[in-house]
Parts: sequence; structure tokens; C-alpha cells
Amino acid sequence: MAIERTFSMIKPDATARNLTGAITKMLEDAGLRVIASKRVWMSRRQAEGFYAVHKDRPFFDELCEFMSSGPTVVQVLEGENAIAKNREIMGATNPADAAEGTIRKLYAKSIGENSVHGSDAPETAEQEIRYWFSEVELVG
Ligand code: IDP
Repeated sequence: MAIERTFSMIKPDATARNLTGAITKMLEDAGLRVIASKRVWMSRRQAEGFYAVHKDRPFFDELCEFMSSGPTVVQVLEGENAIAKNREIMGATNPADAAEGTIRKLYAKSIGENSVHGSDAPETAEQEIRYWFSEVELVG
């Protein structure tokens, strides 16, 4: 299995509850390595750019408002099958549908304020990493 990189974000509802360490520990315990990490309070414009793929969805405004409402922690994770593994640990978008033991089941407040983001494919992982990090910030 190839070593992959993926982009992960701890969202404002989770940083507000001081869950950065707890969430990062779950990722590390699953074998993912944090090779870049920084705390970012994104602007509305940065949120709109990051979530541009969702611009026609009914929840776009609400999502960008939420994502720029407080600090986030943006991270790059590395490991075997990192993209799928991160998605598995995160759990389903809606915490009501998330499996037991997943981050969203444990911590998400709602379908919108759902504590974490994780890239869903190699192409998006690459784009999202590039959106927040420069090459020299990735220390594998
Ligand atoms: P994902 O984060 O599990 O990949 P997406 O469908 O890509 O889910 O949606 C991106 C983000 O948009 C979600 O994580 C959530 O924060 C927000 N979102 C998705 N659906 C809704 C909704 O119905 N209402 C409010 N926010 C939503």
C-alpha cells in the first residue's frame, strides 16, 4: 500500500471546545502522522475559496459563515491509505449517521458544525494541501 498525504482540518466548533489534542490523538492512534499543522482563523473569502466546489449548494453561506467564525487547525496527514483512513476515523458528515467511535459521532454538534474536514480523493487532497501550505511547511 502506498504512503499517501491528505488534508485535514479541525473546525471552529471543535477548537472552541478545546478538542485539538483529543482529535489529533485519534488520528495519530490510527497510524497517521501529522507532517504539518497550524492554527488559522480564516477570512470569509478564504472559506469561500476553500469550499468553492459547494458554491451552488443551499448550505454554502451557512458553511462559510461557520468556517470563518473562529479558529481552525489545518493539518497534513501522512500514512498508508491516509485519505480513506482519515475519512473512516472522521465518520459520516451527519453525526446522526456516523459510526460509533468516529470523531463526528463523539464530537460533532450537527451536520454543519461537524468538527472535522478531510479530503475525499487524491486530487482534492493535493489541491487542499496547496491551498493552505507551501512545500517547505510539509515536514515528513
Ligand atoms: P464531508 O465534509 O463529509 O466531505 P460534504 O458533503 O463535502 O461533507 O460537505 C462539506 C461540509 O459542508 C460538511 O462537512 C458540513 O460542514 C457542511 N454541510 C454539508 N451538508 C450540510 C447541510 O445540509 N447543512 C449545513 N451544512 C452542511
